[in-house]
Amino acid sequence: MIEEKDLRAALKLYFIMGSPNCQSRPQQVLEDAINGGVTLFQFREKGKGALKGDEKKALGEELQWICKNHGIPFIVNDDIDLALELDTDGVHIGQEDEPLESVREKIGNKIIGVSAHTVEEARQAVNGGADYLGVGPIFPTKSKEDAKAAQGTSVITDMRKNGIRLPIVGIGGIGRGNAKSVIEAGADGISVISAIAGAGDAAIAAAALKKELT
Ligand code: TZP
Ligand code: MG
Repeated sequence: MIEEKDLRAALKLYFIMGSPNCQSRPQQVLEDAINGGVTLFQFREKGKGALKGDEKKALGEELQWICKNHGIPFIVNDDIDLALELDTDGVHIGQEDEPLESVREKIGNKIIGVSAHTVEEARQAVNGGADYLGVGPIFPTKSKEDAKAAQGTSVITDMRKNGIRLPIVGIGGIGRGNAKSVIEAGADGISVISAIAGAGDAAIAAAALKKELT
C-alpha cells in the first residue's frame, strides 16, 4: 500500500522498458536511469524479440532487485501472474487487458495503473479503483506498434476539467523539449521509453529530463 502523495511523487519521472527497448544490457540501462533520477520503473517486456516464460521472469527478478536496492517502486506491465509471482509493487493494465475489478481482486492493495485515452475511460478507471492513469499517446511514438493517434496535451487538460483528480502520467513521444508541457497540462509526471532507453547514456538522459521537470 502506497499513500497517494508518495505515489504522485513516484510518478514524476516514470521509466518504462523491456529488453527490446535497450541497446545494451537492460540491467545496466535501468541502473543508469535510476542514477540519473528515475522515480518509478515499469517492466514492459513486449514487442519483437521480447523474452517469454522463465527468461522473462529471470530478467524481471533482476530488474526488481535493482529497483529495491535503489528504493523505487517496480511495476509490471500486463502480466498479473508475474506480478503475483514476483510480489511486485504493482501492475499496469490497458483497456484490452484483464478487467480492473478482477485485477484488484487478485493483487489486493498493490498499485494498479490503467491506460486511459478519454474522459470516459478515465472515469471508469477511477470508479473501478485504479491508483493512477497513464494517458496518451500525447505525442507521436515509435515505441508501441498498435499505438492510437497522438492526442496532444489537451486530453490531460480535459480530464482535469472534468473532475478527474487521480494521479496522471502522460505517455508517448515525451522527451526533452516537451516534458514540461505535459506537467503544465495537469499531469503529475511523465512516462518515457525511448527518451531514456534509446539514449546513448541513460543517466544523462534521465537527469536532463528531471531537470526540465523542476
Ligand atoms: N503507450 C502509449 S505510447 C507508448 C505506450 C507504451 C510508448 C511510449 O514510448 P516512447 O518511446 O516514450 O514514445
Ligand atoms: Mg497492456
